[in-house]
Amino acid sequence: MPTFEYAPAPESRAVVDIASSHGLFIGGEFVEATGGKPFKTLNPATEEVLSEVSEATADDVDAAVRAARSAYTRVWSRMSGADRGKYLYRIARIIQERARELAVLETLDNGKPIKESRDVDIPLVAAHFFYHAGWADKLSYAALGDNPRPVGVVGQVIPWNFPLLMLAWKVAPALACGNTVVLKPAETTPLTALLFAEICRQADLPPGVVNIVTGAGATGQAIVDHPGIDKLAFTGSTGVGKMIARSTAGTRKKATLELGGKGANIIFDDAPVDQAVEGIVNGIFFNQGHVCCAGSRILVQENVADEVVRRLKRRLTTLRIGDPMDKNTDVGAINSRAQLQRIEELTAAGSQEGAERWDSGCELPSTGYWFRPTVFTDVSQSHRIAQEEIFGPVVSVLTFRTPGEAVAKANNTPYGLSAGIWTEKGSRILWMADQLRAGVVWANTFNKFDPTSPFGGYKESGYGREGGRHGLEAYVKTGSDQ
Ligand code: TAP
Repeated sequence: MPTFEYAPAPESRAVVDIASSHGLFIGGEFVEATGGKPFKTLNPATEEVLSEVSEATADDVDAAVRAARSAYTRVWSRMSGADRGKYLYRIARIIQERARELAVLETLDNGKPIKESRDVDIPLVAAHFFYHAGWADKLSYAALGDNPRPVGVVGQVIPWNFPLLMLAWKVAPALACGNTVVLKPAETTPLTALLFAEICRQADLPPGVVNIVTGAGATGQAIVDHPGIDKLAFTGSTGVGKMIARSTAGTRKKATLELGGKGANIIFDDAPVDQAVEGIVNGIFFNQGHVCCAGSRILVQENVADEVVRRLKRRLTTLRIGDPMDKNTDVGAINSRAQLQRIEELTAAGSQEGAERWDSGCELPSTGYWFRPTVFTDVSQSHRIAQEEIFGPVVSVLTFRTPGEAVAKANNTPYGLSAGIWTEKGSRILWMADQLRAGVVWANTFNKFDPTSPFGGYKESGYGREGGRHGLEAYVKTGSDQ
């Protein structure tokens, strides 16, 4: 089926003004780093350098932790919940007012399609701040335990796939509960976090309540190791999460870890096929598959497998891949060369192990980092592409005959973050949801997010929840906790 010809519909980038270099945001000011090596952040769709960003050293992290401690003891932990809530509402409203600017900047720095940053990421960012603003003066009624109090200074390290949204998931609950934060965005996507720092100033947030230190793994490690941090919140790979768990073991630091996933999207033979195919597309090709809870394994009932795969391939030939700033683009750029290489390595392993590889054959731009939506069939449970997180636009199709077999296969992974079920039978949905070892189970939909709903993993997908009432628990002490 040929793709419709669409005229280009480019979003204007005139709405953003990207400074050629950026300092660190410490104690309410943008300051020079004390000697780290500045690094460049690129537009992955064009490889154009967008800006040079400072690398925070351990000394800079120390300054940020001290600023956060001072703001915590002098101002933020003493402020009434109602007043903290007012700041969060103010931040949420500024995010809405500057939504277009934030969406364009996110797309330039990350490579995701503008229609996703505009319609998904940024509205959810504002929603997280609105939602947590509402909790700030109601923590005693949230059934968190006796006398909920802030934990103190929180260190937060986030990945590059939803840069500003992951910041919102971390910063909004921390601030609502009366904590102050030191946050490190990912090396490849620091720009919206730095614009958020500007928004904190615009909202007159007391200096030191939010501190943003840019850098790579070593800066993250300096946050993790700093003795002045009371709680760590990390989102990223399971490998780094395990290191963090090791380095906080035996210390007084609390930690929550949101790690990788290998979600199963399970299609029964009574599912409406076209809707299920849309669900598969949304589950794995949304955000180029750079989604921890992506439905990267399709488990399809054997008697409808050929039909589902046929319609899926036909649908994939209609996806538009290319300029992320074009409003018609469905699949944007891979975030970095390193991530592209990892996707290439794992997909090559899929072919070597005997799976059947198919891609849409679409044309790709000549500069930037790109990967065609790819489907593997004839996949078996032991293949690396069925076990390891690819974190790209690649899906592995496996089959099953009975609901029990679907559950066994879905749970046969070290991860446990998400799953999807497609069937018209409500009783089967409830039975399956009960058996699946996944933090989120979607029924007849996929990749739906809401700040009121807790999100998190089982097994190697991490521990702790973000969002909802449950997400507040990590940010408070109760009863006789020290
Ligand atoms: P990581 O390499 O783990 O990076 C995550 C963050 O940790 C980045 O800011 C990274 O810095 C930093 N970091 C790297 N080494 C560190 C260390 N030794 N100590 C402290 N911090 C360190 O993951 P990624 O490649 O950015 O993100 C992809 C992974 O995140 C996937 O596995 C995905 O599933 C997971 N993820 C999970 C979720 C949830 S909610 N479960 C959500 C999104 C992503 P640099 O990037 O600057 O090196």
